[in-house]
Amino acid sequence: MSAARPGLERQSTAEEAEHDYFAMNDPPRSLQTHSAQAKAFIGHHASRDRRVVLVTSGGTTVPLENQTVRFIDNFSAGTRGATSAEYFLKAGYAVIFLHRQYSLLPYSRHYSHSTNCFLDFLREGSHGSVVAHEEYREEMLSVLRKYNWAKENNMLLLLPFTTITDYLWNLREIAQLMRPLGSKSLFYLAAAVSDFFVPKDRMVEHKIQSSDAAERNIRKAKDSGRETGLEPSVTSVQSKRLVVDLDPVPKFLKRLVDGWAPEGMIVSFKLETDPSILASKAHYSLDRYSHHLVIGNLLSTRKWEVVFVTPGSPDRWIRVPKHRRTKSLSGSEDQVGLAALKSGNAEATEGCDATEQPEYLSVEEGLEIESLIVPEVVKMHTAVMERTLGRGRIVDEARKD
Ligand code: 9Z3
Repeated sequence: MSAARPGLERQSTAEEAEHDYFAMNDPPRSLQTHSAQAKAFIGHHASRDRRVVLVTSGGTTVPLENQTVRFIDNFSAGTRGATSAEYFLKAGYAVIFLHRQYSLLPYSRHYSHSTNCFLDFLREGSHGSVVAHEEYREEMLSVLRKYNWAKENNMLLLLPFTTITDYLWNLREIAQLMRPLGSKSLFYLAAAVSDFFVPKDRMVEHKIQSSDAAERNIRKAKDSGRETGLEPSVTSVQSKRLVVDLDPVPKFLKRLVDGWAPEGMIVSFKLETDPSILASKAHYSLDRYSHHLVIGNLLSTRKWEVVFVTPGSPDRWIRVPKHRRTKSLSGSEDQVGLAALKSGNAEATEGCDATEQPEYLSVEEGLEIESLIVPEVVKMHTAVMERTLGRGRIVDEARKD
């Protein structure tokens, strides 16, 4: 028997990892409903020859118990995904918005953030009516109109998930349903995906007890034949310390690129906190998965700069110009430019600041970086489509407000 070629070996390993993962970890209850909704949505837009983008958004939870009381989570509020979805709609795309439940949503995000409570935008009018404050009315009306337009034209499908496993089941299902769209499909993976999880077969059924004494009692009860639901687990309480042992989540980008969505354009995000490794990690990801674009960002500067890493081209930094940057309590503006400097690619940062405000931007003071990112991604997608379809120039179909 001849030895498998190294490439094929890798392929079958990724396929095996996929098979094992989905065999071991149950699908979410909502999967069938989501699948039917996505199928109808994709069919509707495919028959109109429209581009469809899957935007993933928000964090993924990692449950520690089957009847989940505790879970591991991450910081993502879904700003990147929700904001980008609006700009994709503006650019004429139908959007499947696969988001962490309760994270920010396109349009409503302007009023649902804890620092932007929607009630503060309203007041009581005459005869018991509710009206928007004068100063906010114009902007609210503009957001409301765009939201209604998206709803009435069936341009936005909202699909929620909670855990990392829910996310991966949905991602695979939707990617496979999008295959008939060919190069007209775009994957924009902005969700902050956990790298670690507790596999189903090692997860306890019931709430983890807070002391080893309590756990001992449960085990005693179990030994004496009384059912407690606590299964042997790698998640254990030892001398009042909770020790959690997590498995790595299989690398699904490989399967997305090679198996689930081989013709669509795939954009992944790479998040780092250390400026000195951002660019190299983004390159590593692109080399490993051979997709179209990695957008690198630092936690501390993600609202003001990102780097586009594509095969065969120099890194391209996209920045919000200084005077258009919104303040962020969690961000550090003084770190803008640092990752480019550390990557030894400083000249690529010069002249790359975006100075023009896109004509469709509604917020005057701050420039949202997604208003710069999305049109660039759309241009690249057009080029991918032109190459795949072997056609001449394809005209981007931006929506007029
Ligand atoms: C990102 O890097 C997003 O831009 C952020 C957006 C999560 C930073 P916010 O929700 O933040 O606007 O507050 N997303 C992708 C991060 C990620 O998990 N990437 C994985 C990886 O780097 C999988 S492709 O390996």
